[in-house]
Amino acid sequence: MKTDDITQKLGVTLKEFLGFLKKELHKKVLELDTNIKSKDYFEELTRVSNSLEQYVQKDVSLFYVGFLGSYSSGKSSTINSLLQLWDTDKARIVSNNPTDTSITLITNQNNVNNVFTFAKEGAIPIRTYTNFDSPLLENIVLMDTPGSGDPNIIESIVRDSLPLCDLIIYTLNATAPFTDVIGK
Ligand SMILES: Nc1nc2c(ncn2[C@@H]2O[C@H](COP(=O)(O)OP(=O)(O)O)[C@@H](O)[C@H]2O)c(=O)[nH]1
Ligand SMILES: [Mg+2]
Repeated sequence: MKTDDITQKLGVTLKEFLGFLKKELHKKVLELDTNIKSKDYFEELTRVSNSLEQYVQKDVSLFYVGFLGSYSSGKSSTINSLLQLWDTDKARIVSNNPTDTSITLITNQNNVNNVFTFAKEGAIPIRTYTNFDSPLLENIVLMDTPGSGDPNIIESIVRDSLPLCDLIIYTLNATAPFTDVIGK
């Protein structure tokens, strides 16, 4: 059996299982609404289920490169350099403070119908920016993520991006390299 078939089967089974857990009686028995630990486990399973669904649905002809890391670590700057956007009106906003509040998927106009805007239940909105005709973006989608000082938000973005991204570039601020908090 191919890996993708296994993933698909696993996704379907997990979805069924979650449906089973969502039944009123089961919810009560497992204390899904009242017990914080049960709630956490349930959310974790839902996250895995969503991730599997995203992975199976995504167009495999596109290669996703995610830029992750704490704010002001140079994610948007690197994208500007890669796509030669500096001093153009398409340049990503670069700042010493957290500016971006959404995840942006950047690719050529030609890919607009294939780019996967993964549905997420979390708080971070996702936008697509496809006003490009760059040789680099022919089969590639770059993902710029919000710079956040909050390690929980970064962790949430990392977890949600992992199933979608084929490559993740994690940038570090040279003046604030790995710490216990970021490294967790
Ligand atoms: N010294 C230095 N500063 C950089 C470098 N890359 C970005 N910066 C600066 O770091 C700040 C944050 O950059 P930005 O690209 O907005 O980071 P992001 O929040 O991760 O997207 C800006 O003031 C940039 O000019 C680099 O390679 N070296
Ligand atoms: Mg940025």
